[in-house]
Amino acid sequence: MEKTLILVKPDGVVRRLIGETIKRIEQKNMKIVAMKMIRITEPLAKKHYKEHEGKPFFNDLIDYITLAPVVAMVAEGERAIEIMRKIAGKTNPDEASPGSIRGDYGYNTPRFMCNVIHASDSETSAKREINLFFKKEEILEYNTAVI
Ligand code: FUP
Repeated sequence: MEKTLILVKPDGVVRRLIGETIKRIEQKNMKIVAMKMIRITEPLAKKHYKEHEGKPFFNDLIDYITLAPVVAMVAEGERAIEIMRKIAGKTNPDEASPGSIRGDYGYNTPRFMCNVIHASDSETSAKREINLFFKKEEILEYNTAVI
């Protein structure tokens, strides 16, 4: 079983895409084991995107992710990281396939890639990012065996 961090980003929240995103996660048999709505602070944004520090788009990226609240979730399942990356689609909405969240709802503006969702890209990132957003006791264990 893997766990991965999912964010419905500010553009997803303001466009009422929280439900659509959760629907697609659940449809793919992922189990949501933690969830909260928060306004990402500048320090948290900089930690989350530290691999992009110094890149030309970094400041705009920090502005974008702090513009409005996000919904942070931990999704659990077999190959959850890979599956959630597939559901999300390619980073750039112009390149993301129709049928993926980014392909169906993402768009580019001159400053921002409004690509609706974040999904951790590796096991190392998933562990690091889950720890940034959630305390251990906020991640729940429960049984979903079909009755
Ligand atoms: P992803 O893992 O698909 O979210 O992609 P990255 O970690 O490469 O990028 C994180 C965010 O930075 C993207 F969601 C959008 C933004 N970004 C840009 O604005 N311009 C770029 O050239 C690359 C990424």
